Amino acid sequence: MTRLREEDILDISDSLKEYDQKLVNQTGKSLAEIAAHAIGSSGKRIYELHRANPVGVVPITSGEGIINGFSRSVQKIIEFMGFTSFVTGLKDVGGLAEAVEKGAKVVFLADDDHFVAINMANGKVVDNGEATGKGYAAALDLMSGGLRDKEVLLIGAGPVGAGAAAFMSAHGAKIFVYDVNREQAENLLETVPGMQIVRDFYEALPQYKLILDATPAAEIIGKEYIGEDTMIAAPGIPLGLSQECLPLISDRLVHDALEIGVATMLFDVLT
Ligand code: 2YJ
Repeated sequence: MTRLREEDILDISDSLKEYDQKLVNQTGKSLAEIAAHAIGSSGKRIYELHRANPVGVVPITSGEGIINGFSRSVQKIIEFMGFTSFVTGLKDVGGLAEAVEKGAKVVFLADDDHFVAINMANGKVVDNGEATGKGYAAALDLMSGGLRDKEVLLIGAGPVGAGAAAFMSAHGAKIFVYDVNREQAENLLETVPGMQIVRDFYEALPQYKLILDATPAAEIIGKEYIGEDTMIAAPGIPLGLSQECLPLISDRLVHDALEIGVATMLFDVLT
């Protein structure tokens, strides 16, 4: 799992409105509506039931330590979705205690290996990887006018790929999965049956118009693979597309560092 860098998240707080509008233009739905679609629930209903309950975000110093702006960005995304949220003044164990004392019903916290949302009322734990996969698959579903019976190339069979595969399979997509680690792709096939494994990535790539890039591999997709109707949902950081692809696909590329993942975690942990 890639560790986010300060520059990956620098602009999130100030550009949420703009990003939300971009998502509406691309998918017809807002960030909150994409998250609701990802978990198959009504965002309005979740909001009505839970908006009064504060969400705490706890900075964690373990491992490589605090990423400047990380907790604030998570908190701002939650706030943008209409929920009361706060970053604790204390970090680590003290921060968790502070969040609970201040009445947080949901707590978000991340170290270098895990990023989770915990529902303190019922013990539900949602992992960022799986939620991110579901959220991006929901965005691709909306952007493409529905994935049913359509072929999708899923790149990466880790936690993000697994979340995406679960959503896409439930929505009737024909999934073709590639992972550099063949065994990882085979393992995913056991939990999400009906997918097919792709053996040669660059032989397969030109055959797909719909791509879900769930890998942290940089610049694996060059501009020669971008057609007029190519649509890509790419949660991975760094981005899997080369810089020259961007002008060719910007309105058909969904990509962010945190927003869709955090929004989906919030709705998922509350249902
Ligand atoms: O609290 C902090 O500031 C840090 N402990 C945050 C650490 C953030 N964690 C990561 O970047 C992980 N590698 C997972 C992020 C997954 C995003 N999709």
